[in-house]
Amino acid sequence: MTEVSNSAVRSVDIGGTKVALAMVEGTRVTERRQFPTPRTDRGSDLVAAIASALGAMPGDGPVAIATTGLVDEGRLTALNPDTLPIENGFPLVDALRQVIGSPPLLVNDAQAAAWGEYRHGAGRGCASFAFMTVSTGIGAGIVVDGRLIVGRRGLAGHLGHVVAEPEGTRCGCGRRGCLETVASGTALARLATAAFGRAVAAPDLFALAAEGDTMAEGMIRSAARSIAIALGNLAASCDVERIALGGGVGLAPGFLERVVEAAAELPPTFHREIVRAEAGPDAGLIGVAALLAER
Ligand code: BMX
Ligand code: ZN
Repeated sequence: MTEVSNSAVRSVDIGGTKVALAMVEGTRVTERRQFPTPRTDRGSDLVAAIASALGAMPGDGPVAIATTGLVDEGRLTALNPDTLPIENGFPLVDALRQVIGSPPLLVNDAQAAAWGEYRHGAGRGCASFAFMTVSTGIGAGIVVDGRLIVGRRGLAGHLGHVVAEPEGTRCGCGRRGCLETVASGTALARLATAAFGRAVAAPDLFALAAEGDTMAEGMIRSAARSIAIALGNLAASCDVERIALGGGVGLAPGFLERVVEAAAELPPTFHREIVRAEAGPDAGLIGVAALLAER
């Protein structure tokens, strides 16, 4: 990552499992802390927890928030309520403005991370670039000709909800067989637990595959193939030059290599460079700070 200095931003990254906070200057992340995401169905609990964590941080710079979910005009909706239980259209920007005094910038986590990778990480040098996170859910952010594509209602890049299996499992978003239901960490854990007849989390599945378990290996390969197909679809729709993969599953040992292998089976027109994301767990924090600094 390159060092680019701008004024310190207080960045927040809201995920389904944890909320991370840090002071961010360019790619320099300091004062990082995190706490479990309040999963109470109430946005007001999330606001209170963020306000209290911000209060415990030094500095009083502007606040930028990357969040899982659909962001539309300062309101947050969980496309997949299993990932983040919250009221539909929760007015997060307004609610936070009331407690911190000024309105924070609010951007979808994968879109923010894509911008961070584009400016400071794996997307440097590209005009058109995408980032995909394969973690609890699956999200993506797309930059075309130097512009982050957010879309009319913030839905752009939600590749976790392109359909991989039309007759598949019902997704929290209401569709059937979304990519997120076949290839996310949550999906791998669900499928592995059913297949092995005992609780198997996504990291356990990777450990089993590393020990030579062929069933685990097959499940990971199948997820990687679904991702590769979705990346081919992304090439067909947005023609990005390079795609960076991140997230706990995306960066798990051997996963990227299996995606690259599966993608090589697509016709050459759909081949794109597929690389590791560089910012790791800080991608959302860095990306949303960059968006704020450049606004
Ligand atoms: C879900 C969706 C996306 C998000 C993606 C990755 C919700 C709450 N989230 O598809 O907005 O970008 O997950 O999120 O509907 P993560 O929390 O797994 O990183
Ligand atoms: Zn879905």
